[in-house]
Amino acid sequence: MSQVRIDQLIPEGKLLASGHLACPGCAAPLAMKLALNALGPNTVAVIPASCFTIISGPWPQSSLQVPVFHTAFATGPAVASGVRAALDMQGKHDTNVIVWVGDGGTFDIGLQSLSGAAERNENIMYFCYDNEAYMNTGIQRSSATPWGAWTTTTPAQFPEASPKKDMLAIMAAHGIPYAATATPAYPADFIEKVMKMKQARGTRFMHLLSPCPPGWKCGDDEGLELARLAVQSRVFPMLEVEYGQRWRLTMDHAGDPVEPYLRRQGRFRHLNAEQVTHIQSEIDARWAQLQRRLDAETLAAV
Ligand SMILES: Cc1ncc(C[n+]2csc(CCOP(=O)(O)OP(=O)(O)O)c2C)c(N)n1
Ligand code: SF4
Repeated sequence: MSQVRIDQLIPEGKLLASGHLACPGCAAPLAMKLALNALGPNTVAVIPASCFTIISGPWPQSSLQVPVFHTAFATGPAVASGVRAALDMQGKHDTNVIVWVGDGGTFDIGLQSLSGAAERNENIMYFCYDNEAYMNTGIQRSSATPWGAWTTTTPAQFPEASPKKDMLAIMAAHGIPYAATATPAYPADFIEKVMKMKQARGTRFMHLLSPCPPGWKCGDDEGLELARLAVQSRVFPMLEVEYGQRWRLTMDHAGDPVEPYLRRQGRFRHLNAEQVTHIQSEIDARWAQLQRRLDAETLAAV
């Protein structure tokens, strides 16, 4: 469990100003606020096309009080690699370079750029805020959309038929120094991980579960609670992986039934009992697979 006290973590850092352009209840600005509080002002953010392009807003009215490079959808890690190289040439080795990008920009269209940066072990931090669809352009499915979910490109009669891509495992397979999952719904755990990222060197990756009320069809005040239910029902395991090898659970997962998590979201409202049972069995199977991996790591370390 986390050793970090939350009142020490959320001082009145104003690196994300009020008046940003997110919908009510969006988790992404909270995640950014927490991350920047941990990283500090000596940070450059590279933001590909996404809701966060809108949330941060155009210069000179940007809600982010750090330099921002808005870039094309597919190019976040490539642009960040260039920013890093330029800063290093100026001797600014301590400036943090982060990429802040949605699941569409990560799981799908930016994957080659991300894989290239990871393979070169570029000295950058990559944050994927995963709201499980292309939200900015109207809730189209991405390869992060969970099986059975409604989106505007997967109507209720034909809901998402593919399982969600295992992005953490894909990034861990690159052998990068640090990869983790987190959510702003557990802020202390999240900030601890950001601090570890800050101290490490090389490519660091974080997969953030980031609820989106319009896309998930939930109340403005329900997103963070749903993210906690996702963790407690093992939909979204909280993990760290070092150098692709050392896998570690960072929070206990009660293994609560998934049904309450699904039933509170309109995007799952059409599911029948058999489909809910299928989702539960997939979660259980993935958890058993994860447990085998964690056990193998423990044995290897002895
Ligand atoms: C090459 C390209 N295709 C499509 C778009 C249009 N576009 C802008 S933002 C966006 C959705 C981004 O989705 P995601 O990365 O999941 O972030 P979110 O909007 O959910 O925050 C799309 C499709 C674009 N800007 N560039
Ligand atoms: S559409 Fe969703 S992800 Fe985008 S700003 Fe609104 S709540 Fe946030």
